[in-house]
Parts: sequence; C-alpha cells; structure tokens
Amino acid sequence: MVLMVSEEVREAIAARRPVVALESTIIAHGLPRPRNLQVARELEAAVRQEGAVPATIAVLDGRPRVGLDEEQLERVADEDGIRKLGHRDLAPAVAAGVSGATTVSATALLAALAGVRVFATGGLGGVHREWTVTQDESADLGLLARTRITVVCAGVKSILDVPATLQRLETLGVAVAGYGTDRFPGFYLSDSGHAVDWRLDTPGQVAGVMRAQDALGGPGSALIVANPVPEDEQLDPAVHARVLDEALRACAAEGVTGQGVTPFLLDYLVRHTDGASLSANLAAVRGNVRLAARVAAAWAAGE
Ligand code: PSU
Ligand code: MN
Repeated sequence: MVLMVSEEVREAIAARRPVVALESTIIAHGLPRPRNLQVARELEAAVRQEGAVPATIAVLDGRPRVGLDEEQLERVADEDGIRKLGHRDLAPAVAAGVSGATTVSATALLAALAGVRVFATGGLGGVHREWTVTQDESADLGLLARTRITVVCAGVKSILDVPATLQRLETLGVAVAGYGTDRFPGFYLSDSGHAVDWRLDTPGQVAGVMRAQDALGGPGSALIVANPVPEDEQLDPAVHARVLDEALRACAAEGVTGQGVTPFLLDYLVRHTDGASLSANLAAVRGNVRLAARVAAAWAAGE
C-alpha cells in the first residue's frame, strides 16, 4: 500500500485510542526557521499531554506518511525546496518520488484514508480577496465538502476574504461551529466580526455532532470546529489592520500569485509585527491542538 502509517498511529487506530492528525505545511511554509521545528515538536508533545497520539502528515520521497519520527519531522522543517502539496498534488508527488509538506486538503485526505477522524491546524485556506479577478479559492474548501473529518482551527486568516469563505462553506455544505462562541474567529483575532450558526461548548458535544454525522449518513463532509485564540493572546486589532493592509499591497506589487500568496503574506506579517503575529499564531495553534486531542478522546470514549 502506498500510504505509510507509523506503527504507533496504526496501533492507536486499531485499539480505538485517540489520534490527532497534524498538517505539515504550517511547519515547512507557515512558520520561520528554526522556530518551526521547535513548534512541530511542541505540538506533538501537547497532543501527548492530553493523552492522544499525534499523527503529523507529510510526503517523504514519494511516500505519504501518517505519523513521523523525529528524523522525518526534521526533514519537513529543514529540507530546502520541500514542496507544498495540496490534495491534487499527491499522486504526481508519489509518482515522481518527491517530498512535500501537506496542506489542510492533502492532510485531511490522507488522515481520512488512514482512519484518523480528528485533525488540528492553525487556519484553513479559503477564498482570497480579489477572487473575482484571480479565482483563487483554496482547494481546502472543496476537499472538506467531501471528506468526513473534524477540523479544529482558529477560523481563517484575515489575509483572506472571510465572509466569502463562510459563504463558500455554506454553499459547499460544510458544517461550521464556534467552540465556546457564536462568532467566527479571525485567527490572529478572537472574533472575525462574523457570526456562525452553531455553537459547541464541550469536547463531548463535538463528538456528539460527529456521531450524528455518521448516523445520518449522506455526503461525507467535514465538521469545522472554530476555536478562538484567547482574547489576551490575540494580536492588537489596530496593528493587525495596519500591517495586513501593507502586506496585501506588497503582495500585489510583487506580483505573487497562486500557492505563493499565503506563505508570502504570513511571512510579511511576522516580519512587520515584531513577532507579535507569530505569538498570536502559536497561541491559536496550541489551543487548537489541545482541543483536538480532547475531542479525539471524547470521540474514542464514545461520549
Ligand atoms: N493558513 C494559515 N497558515 C498556513 C496555511 C493556511 O494561517 O500555513 C496553509 C495551510 O496548509 C492551508 C494552506 O491548507 O496554507 C492553504 O494554501 P492555499 O491557499 O494555497 O490552498
Ligand atoms: Mn490560496
């Protein structure tokens, strides 16, 4: 079989113990080196602390891997030229024998194929601003419309068109719930300024929705659990508004398009906020990973 699931992850799945999938694009292309490797380790440790098994996902030498060892994690963080792979890139990457970090779409697909139901990430991809000109909508949304997986995220980054992204999720039939809130979080900010239709307050309630999805059947779409960064750890909204505006202008001026847009904007924000965007980013991801582990535990326990 082409999919390589680590022994630890395989055993946990077989024994119905909690497992949390983690994506690798955030490590390879979403965070500055060498902090990215520390973060990758820290996130795995946080999953373990909550009693779940981490399954970081990437493609190494043409092999999609679910669950990385220390050396494999280092390759994802440090290897020059490691590619960014969406789900459409998986087959070409396997055939070519290359290595790449997986985005939300590729990670969700590989996790689901391996039998992992809960996935933690930072922010989802979504509809980019100026979509009417570029048609740039992340493949994450379409994949989540047809994959039965629970994604814990901090919303989408405001580098995207947030209301358009929420609308697309509605059109595609992907369920979105705020965790402990009726508002859709704005990744660096606790509140994007937009509402969500459903609110869940405990890991057991999230697991209840997952069970209802299975009981109902129908199209195998995802459940998005939008978990806000705590207000005292969010980016100062005024700094956020100013730097975001500059970043978008720099991106247009430099003619960056396609897969390059998200990494360009994230890097710009880190460099121009004195690291404050990085702190908010890490706080959001940590919170998501911990919550995902608790959801995986509630799901495994049949709560
Ligand atoms: N949003 C973030 N950080 C990230 C990403 C999104 O705040 O690192 C990554 C995720 O892997 C997501 C991908 O799946 O970017 C979306 O990229 P694109 O817009 O090219 O689909
Ligand atoms: Mn994009």
